[in-house]
Amino acid sequence: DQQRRHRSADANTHTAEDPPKILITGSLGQLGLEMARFLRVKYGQENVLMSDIIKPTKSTAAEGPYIFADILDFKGLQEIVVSHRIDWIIHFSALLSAVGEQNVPLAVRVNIEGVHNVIELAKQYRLRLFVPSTIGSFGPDSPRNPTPNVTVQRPRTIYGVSKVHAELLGEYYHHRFGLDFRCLRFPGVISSDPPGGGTTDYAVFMFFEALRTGKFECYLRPDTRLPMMHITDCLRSLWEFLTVPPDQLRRRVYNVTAMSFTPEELAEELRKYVPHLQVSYKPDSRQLIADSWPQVFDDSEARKDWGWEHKYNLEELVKTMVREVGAQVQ
Ligand code: AKB
Repeated sequence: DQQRRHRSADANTHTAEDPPKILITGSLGQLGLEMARFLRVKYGQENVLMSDIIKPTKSTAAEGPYIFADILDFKGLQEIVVSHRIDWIIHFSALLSAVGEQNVPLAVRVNIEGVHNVIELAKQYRLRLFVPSTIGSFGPDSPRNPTPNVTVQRPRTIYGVSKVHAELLGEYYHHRFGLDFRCLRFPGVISSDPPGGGTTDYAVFMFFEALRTGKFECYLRPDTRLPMMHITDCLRSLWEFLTVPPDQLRRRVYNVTAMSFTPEELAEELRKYVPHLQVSYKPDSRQLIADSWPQVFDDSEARKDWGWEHKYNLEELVKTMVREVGAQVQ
């Protein structure tokens, strides 16, 4: 009965005419500003609140509302939800795979305690909650080519462990309390806003170094195949998934991807624009992480259930990144 009451109160359906108020946590990471821009076009500048514990640049602050939010401060989060009448939370705060290994206690706090706070908050105020997961939620026991939506998940990084934890807790709160929890497992995301602390980041750095110096030293072996997608596809997948009516979703956690490539294949495509690009390979501890991750990600369930379709293949991705990174390094 309690579940039903939550479900019906949870209609939480919004449109461009009746826009949701959206809070983005950790919004100064790789995805936050671009996500805010995307949603502000759809729902209006004032309805998308960026937040972080970091001071924004003048230009970021000028783009729309920006507030301080510490995801470890539950009361502070409650105050934000109430005073800003928040409907949806997009919870981006997290330490990524490589940096998480360097500071496990901090990763536990941010990635696990932070998720406890936002899940409980979303339950209390009946918010729709999106938490990204990752290819990193799989491990060496998972099938790697392809990796299906439901399979063994025994990750070996604290990042992966925290993301499996988020997936399971969100699904549990959905079944137990009717929480409108939504989660996509993203591959490496390629954008001209550099990421920080991940294993798939090499693919972004290659563009910057190639266009700046014509040389790149890669911390993964040339044949390391990993799933990837361009940020434009990533943000659109998030928004499309977030706006699927709740009763149309067969599950709450979906794999999404666009392509898979190796450093060698990326360099080859990039040589169309930087013909003399020299790439050397010096694998470090991130190689071990990559070796435990999916090589090819099976996102057929997302394609079937809510119509996911990527637009960027390797050729389009490289063309776009060369243009965007090129404009920055001039
Ligand atoms: C990382 O490499 O840690 C992230 C991810 C794939 O989740 N980019």
